[in-house]
Amino acid sequence: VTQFIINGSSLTVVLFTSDGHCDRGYLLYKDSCYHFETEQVKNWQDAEADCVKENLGAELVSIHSMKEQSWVESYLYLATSDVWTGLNDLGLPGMFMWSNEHIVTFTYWAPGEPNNHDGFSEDCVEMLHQTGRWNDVSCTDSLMFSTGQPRVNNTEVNFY
Ligand SMILES: [Ca+2]
Ligand SMILES: [Ca+2]
Repeated sequence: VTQFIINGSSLTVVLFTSDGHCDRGYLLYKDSCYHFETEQVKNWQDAEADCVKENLGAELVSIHSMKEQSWVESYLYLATSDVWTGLNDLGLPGMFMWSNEHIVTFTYWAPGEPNNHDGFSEDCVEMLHQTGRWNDVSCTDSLMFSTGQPRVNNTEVNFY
């Protein structure tokens, strides 16, 4: 879809991507596009690398509100394993951060989590596919994952 906006002597052409604002295979929610990778499992680092190389600005999913959590949860039925999120405390133990460097403003831990279980380094956070709750686990686990990216901005071309 292409939109022409005539404003006085200037003409703005707004080019939309084919499905609105997300690339093919991505689902739009608010200002982000999401992709659920359910055909392969990867460890956390490889999953993150896969998201990054897939699309500009893409990272493992980050979740900032209960509404966003509920939206992601509504697609968990697609998963047959727990699902990686971008949350991790690889930098500083106990200091959880999103891989996309967004500030942590919301958490949805399972009861007793994060627990760095039995002294193992549980530094990456999965979403439990049965409850949607979060759990820190070893980053070397192989899980399905969800990618998020800011939605594609409309490309505006101005003619004067
Ligand atoms: Ca940890
Ligand atoms: Ca744990």
